Amino acid sequence: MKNFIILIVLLLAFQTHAQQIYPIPQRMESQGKVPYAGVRSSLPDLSLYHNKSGIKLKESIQKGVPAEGYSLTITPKQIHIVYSTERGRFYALKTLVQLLNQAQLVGELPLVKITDSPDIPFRGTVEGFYGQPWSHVDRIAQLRFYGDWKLNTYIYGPKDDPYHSSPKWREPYPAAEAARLSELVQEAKENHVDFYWAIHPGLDIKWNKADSTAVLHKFEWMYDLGVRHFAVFFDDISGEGTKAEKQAGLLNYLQKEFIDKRKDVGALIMCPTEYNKGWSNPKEGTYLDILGDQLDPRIHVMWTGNTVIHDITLEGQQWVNKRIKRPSFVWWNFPVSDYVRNHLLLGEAYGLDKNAKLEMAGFVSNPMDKPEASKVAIFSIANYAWNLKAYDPAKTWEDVIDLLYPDMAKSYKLFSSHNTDPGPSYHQYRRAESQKIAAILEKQTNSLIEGKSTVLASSDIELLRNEFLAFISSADEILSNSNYGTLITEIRPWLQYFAVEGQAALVLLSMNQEQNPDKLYTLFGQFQLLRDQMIAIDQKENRNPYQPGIVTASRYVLPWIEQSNIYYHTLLKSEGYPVKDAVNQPKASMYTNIEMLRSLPIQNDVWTGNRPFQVLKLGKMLEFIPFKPQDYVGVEITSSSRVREVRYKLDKKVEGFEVQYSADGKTWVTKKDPQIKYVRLINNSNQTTAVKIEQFEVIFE
Ligand code: 14T
Repeated sequence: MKNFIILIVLLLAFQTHAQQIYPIPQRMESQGKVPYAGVRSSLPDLSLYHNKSGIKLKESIQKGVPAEGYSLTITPKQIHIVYSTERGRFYALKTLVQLLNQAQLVGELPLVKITDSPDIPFRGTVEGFYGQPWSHVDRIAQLRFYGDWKLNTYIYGPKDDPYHSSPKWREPYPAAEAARLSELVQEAKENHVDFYWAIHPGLDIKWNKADSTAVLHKFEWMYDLGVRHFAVFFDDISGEGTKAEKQAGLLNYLQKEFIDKRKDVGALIMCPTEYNKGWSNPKEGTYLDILGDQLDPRIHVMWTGNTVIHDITLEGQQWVNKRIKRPSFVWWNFPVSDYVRNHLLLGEAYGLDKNAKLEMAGFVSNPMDKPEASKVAIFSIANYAWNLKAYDPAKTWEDVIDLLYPDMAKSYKLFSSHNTDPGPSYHQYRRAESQKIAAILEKQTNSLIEGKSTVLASSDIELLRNEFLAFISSADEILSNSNYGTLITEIRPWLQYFAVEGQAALVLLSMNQEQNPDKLYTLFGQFQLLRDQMIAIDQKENRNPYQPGIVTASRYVLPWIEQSNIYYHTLLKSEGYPVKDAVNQPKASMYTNIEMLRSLPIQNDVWTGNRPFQVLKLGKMLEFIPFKPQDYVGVEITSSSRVREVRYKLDKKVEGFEVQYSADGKTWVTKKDPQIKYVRLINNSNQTTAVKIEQFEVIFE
């Protein structure tokens, strides 16, 4: 028994100390270990490991080695790196440094032979999101990070830089910004990252000589700042700018007049207007085929997948590549959050086909506006693009958090595991979230919607309690760690919200187990205070006009909290307790001239959009209601809540029914304004029609 335990401990120790190089090399053979004694080398990159009596470093240049590839052989006598380019050498040294770091920790250096090169030629990020662009220092930190993890491409294309897009794409950068861009180019170079500068001229481009020259001139100015890699984006435009022949014409002109005339400029990249399958004209001979036929074959064409935000599949790649007649350059819209700005997307980077290597010219991630918080995903992408077959999303996610945040890894994993899903959005892109507790919560939420609360099994309570306690302790641990200031500044309000959410959830667990109604009432008071605190954070932080506010654990935990609020409120009220309405809980009374509807109950509900919205809805109706001309049904809102939208559905399409709003119940309009106190559905036709109201919901802000 004792031996068995020792064996287990040894195995565990071995596991944690096993050599792990990231990105995972293509081939790595190990033949034992030697005691670690440093390296005999005067290279500045290796100064931390320098030792006169260490193993000596030898370098050779060999023509046959792939451009970014290298081999690294460690014997007791020498460390030998072989490469054909400076970048291959840089990557060989990055691998060596990883080995030496681990050797320093365990006191042993493995005798390895590594033969390595990337699967995908272009790997990196495209700063291509809407919203506040990354800062200069953010970008410097990113470029260093890319060098460390063998990413070679950074495409500069922030939508909200006026000199990248309209109105100022024709103008040179002002001096101060130009100087900063030069500095970035330099930093990129030192890290063997190709700094791509992208232009987005399509919103107002004219297809004439003046504008082709304007693009050319802008490229020349950027060239003078040091830029050697260029891209042209035609995404998210309409009208004149979208014409495939014209776009191909401009790109070919740039190829001929700019690229071909210089020896030191990299391949052009373009982002097409039809950049995903969902938005592409499927008809033969249209947009994508025109690009395929007319665009110089040396120019890369970007592609986001089957939709704007989508997993990357082999079939999807084959579909577009056939049309554009080249392997597409993947622009992966993950972990970008510009369409759900109240969310953090911190989960695993999964949904990437392992067999699509030959179907991709490049793979770049469009990240969040939060550069530090995007690093886990970016690291993951570095690993995928280097070695597709070896990529394991879950393991990479675990490992990168251990690596980046060793002193708070457990907490950061817990927090991240509850901040993965973007919620329902136009893009219909969903991610697994809160996996440890999702099934229990989903079941309970569904039962609350039906008006029942199931007493949870003690094992479930135990699991949930531990998890919610960890919400609080993780948030506290991360917030009080002073080693990651930039990261914490990016995500602070989400951490604060998460801690309160954990507390609110814990009270709900106590309520679930409580039989005594007086005690239940007391607990509900505590719960409401915590929920109000969550709302206060949501309404104070992250004020942007698109998706303002903060949510965490929004896929399963928040809906459960919101449904519980409604359930207990209704329950305690029906038992005669003086329950207060929670903040944000709208109230309304029935407003109708149809006798049979007067006593219909109005129900509270939540609508789980990007964050849960409060909803008032009419109780389910099974019968047909005859609406005479000018008959109406609706609600009079008695709380101070503001209406966001109204949704209704009748059993069939009927002419003349419309939604009207009013501030006073006298003047009615069809456009809502903030003063709205009444909402109604009215039969404005001159016929009596019997309808079944299948849905009538007022959604509040
Ligand atoms: F160029 C593209 F590949 C692309 O993805 N363009 C934008 C990008 O800047 C943005 O960050 C991303 C995620 O929101 O999606 C594209 O922007 C859109 C997509 C839409 F479906 C803008 C409006 C849309 F309706």
